[in-house]
Amino acid sequence: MSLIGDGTRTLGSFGPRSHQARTALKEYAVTLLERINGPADLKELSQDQVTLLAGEIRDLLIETTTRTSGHLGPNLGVVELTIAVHRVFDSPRDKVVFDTGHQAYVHKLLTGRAGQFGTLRQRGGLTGYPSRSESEHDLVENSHASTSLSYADGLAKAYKLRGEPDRTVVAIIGDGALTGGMAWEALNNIAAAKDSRLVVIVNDNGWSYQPTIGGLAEHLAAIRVSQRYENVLDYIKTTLSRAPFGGPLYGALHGAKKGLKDFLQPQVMFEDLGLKYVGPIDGHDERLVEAALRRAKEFGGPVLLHVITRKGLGYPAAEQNTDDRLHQVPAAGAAPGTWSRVFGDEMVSIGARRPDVVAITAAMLYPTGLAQFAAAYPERVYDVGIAEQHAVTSAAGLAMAGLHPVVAIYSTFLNRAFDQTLMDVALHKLPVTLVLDRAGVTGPDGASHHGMWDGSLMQLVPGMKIAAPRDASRVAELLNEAVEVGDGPTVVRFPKGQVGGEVEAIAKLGGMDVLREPAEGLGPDVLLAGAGVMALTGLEIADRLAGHGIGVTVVDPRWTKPVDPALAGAARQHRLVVTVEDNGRTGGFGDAVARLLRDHDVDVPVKTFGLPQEFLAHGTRNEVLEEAGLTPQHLARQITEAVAMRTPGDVRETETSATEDQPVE
Ligand SMILES: Cc1ncc(C[n+]2csc(CCOP(=O)(O)OP(=O)(O)O)c2C)c(N)n1
Repeated sequence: MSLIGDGTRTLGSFGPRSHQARTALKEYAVTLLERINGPADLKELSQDQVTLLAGEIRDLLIETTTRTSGHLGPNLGVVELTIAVHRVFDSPRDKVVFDTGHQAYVHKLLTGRAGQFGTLRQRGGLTGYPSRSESEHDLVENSHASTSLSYADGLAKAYKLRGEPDRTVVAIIGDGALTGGMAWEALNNIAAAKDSRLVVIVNDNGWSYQPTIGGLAEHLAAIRVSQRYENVLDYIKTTLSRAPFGGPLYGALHGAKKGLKDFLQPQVMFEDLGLKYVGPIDGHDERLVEAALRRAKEFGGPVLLHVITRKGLGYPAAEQNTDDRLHQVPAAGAAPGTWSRVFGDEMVSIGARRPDVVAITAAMLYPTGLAQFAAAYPERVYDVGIAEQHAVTSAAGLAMAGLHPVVAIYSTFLNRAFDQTLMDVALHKLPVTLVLDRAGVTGPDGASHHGMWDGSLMQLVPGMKIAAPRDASRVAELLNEAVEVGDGPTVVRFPKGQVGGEVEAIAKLGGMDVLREPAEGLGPDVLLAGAGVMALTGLEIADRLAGHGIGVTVVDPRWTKPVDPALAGAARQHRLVVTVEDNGRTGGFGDAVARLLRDHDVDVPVKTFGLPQEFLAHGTRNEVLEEAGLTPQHLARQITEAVAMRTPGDVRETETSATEDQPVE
């Protein structure tokens, strides 16, 4: 018998049922969830109430995320697990770290935020990840994967040193997040910290966005599917449900498993690492999870609990979704008309011409648009798991051996691989192309997901060339130019979402495209260089400024590093230089332009507009841009004022006027 069953066994309210029954249940269930103001209320529920609560949580997850967007599949899979965690541990005294934080919706519902759940991921509403300002139960806001075990290691060590040995730290890590290198660095330390009160829960649903890949995934799958092993665990499960909890029982369970280990699973790697391992257990059997957690809590040292869950459980549209189990709604896949899709399409044609071009994804084949390339050239695409650092250095190896790798990752996750880009790729002048999707403001995923760092980080890398396409044709053009570069790394960065209309150049300025010259009768007042899509914002600004009698030349630099020296000559013809970029202001394209002008002794003031160097909250892309002042209206006003301040006889070096850390208002 499978521990996991057919997906309806443990679900209570999620078996087939009539609309009437569903409505009646919902009325009851809402009452129950409304009574939960925090973990303490949860502890008073009977087992039947827990089952009902799980049902109503699922109803609310489905209703809300299909309306507001959000991570549906992962949260449907952790309902019973999260209930069990909060029934056993005493948050916030005990600490719960989610990895990644997108699995924390159920936690939000159980810690007093059910009433606000309808505002999920909306500007000013609940965030899609844990948030320290939302709740004392939330700890880690960063949702870059594979960090939880390190946080937990540090927390547990600190509580020990501070003389607070009764506090337990719980880390819940997905099987996908467990493929990240940091998780293994942490496990290495956790195994050695024998008296750390730390419970690692591996939430193993077999999926990342797509099925989790690699040797670890195969190992976990082998544990899951072993029929004989499951029979043994059925026996353990029965024993657990009858016996009292405590150290000896943990020992018995552990001993039983360990005794069987050699002939059932010769390489149970967690134990071989020196970690106490319990599992695998059915993560939808709340009572069983609770029992295992209680023993783990009392064990007094680090314990790894391996829990099997089903991503999307209780919602057929998610459970049966073969792309990603509705990891996210709406899907993060490369839909027609998106930047990701345009990139993916071009990769297929490049692949046909260039057998040396290979692609790497860090567990995001569909979202990055590489799925078609994978279908066309399956042997030339590598999914490395959630392992951006490895992805980049592996790309260095591929390049050293004569290939041209294209590493397709989200901009924000490149932060992970900065040293690898700098020292492993650039130092060796290797032809690796980094394609950074979701560059700039991304929207509802908030601070940890805005791609606002790469444009500055990559400026630091010697020999790096950075392309920022403004439209679909430029994605194709610049990607082709990037893979032609044979003596060093390149970046192609573009934003999230749908590509806008095509804008053709009216002239060339060095390697740059001139998109607009001052309107008839207006002088060359402002030279505006807009990076990537901000070139289009520049055109709108030019229209507005023309209405104020200010002539604007708009250029799209195409490559934001190195800055084209032709910009220096053009700057001399104007009264003010303006740069606009969808990236943090510090050290980005604007600063590079200002430096170029200084180096060429161009004495024309420069104003650099970009995102304030802050952690920006969630909202739609337009809302965040509006707040950052990166809209045509705001910018046109700022530029008009800057021009008004200056007369042809009063030009001066005012790079400092673009004051660091001042939001552009
Ligand atoms: C460093 C990093 N790279 C990529 C991502 C994008 N990402 C978000 S969730 C996810 C898959 C997570 O899989 P898993 O940990 O198994 O959790 P599940 O969604 O299956 O519950 C990925 C790749 C990320 N959050 N962090």
